[in-house]
Amino acid sequence: MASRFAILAIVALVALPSVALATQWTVGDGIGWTNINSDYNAWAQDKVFRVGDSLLFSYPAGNHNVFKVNMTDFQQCNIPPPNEALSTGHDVIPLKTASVKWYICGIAEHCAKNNQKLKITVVDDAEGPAPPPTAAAAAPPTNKSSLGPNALISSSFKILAAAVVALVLITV
Ligand SMILES: [Cu+2]
Repeated sequence: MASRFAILAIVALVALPSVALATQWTVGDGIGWTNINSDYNAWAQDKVFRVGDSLLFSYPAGNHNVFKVNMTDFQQCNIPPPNEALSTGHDVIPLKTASVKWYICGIAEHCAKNNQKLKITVVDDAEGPAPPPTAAAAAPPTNKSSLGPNALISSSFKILAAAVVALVLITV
């Protein structure tokens, strides 16, 4: 029994790092969901939205709202019925499916005049483009020091191996 548990623990330890963490994206970052100098195309451009992530629309309640719309209503800034609005000022929208999604503000002419609209493409977790390489991974091989990427991988593997050995010692 104990060794079976140890095997399970090893499997869990090895599998854990591969689980991707979901991201909550604050639309517009520090500016939030406002019509002040908003360019949500530019905001979304360099981001990869994955199934399981969520969007946070943050704004002073009453000044703005959020409607999820189709492509036509997005392009023409057609405002849906008011009861379809999200309007708390802290609206979190989970991204559940891999598809294109469109959001607009329905207050006054914020969509039509101030371009307060957001279009994103949500991708499947497994299908998304690879994240940009980190500085360490991009470093040329000649720059490799004893603390280079390989050393880091090696040392974290040693820590993992030590944890597994400790677990086995405890449970067997
Ligand atoms: Cu608005």
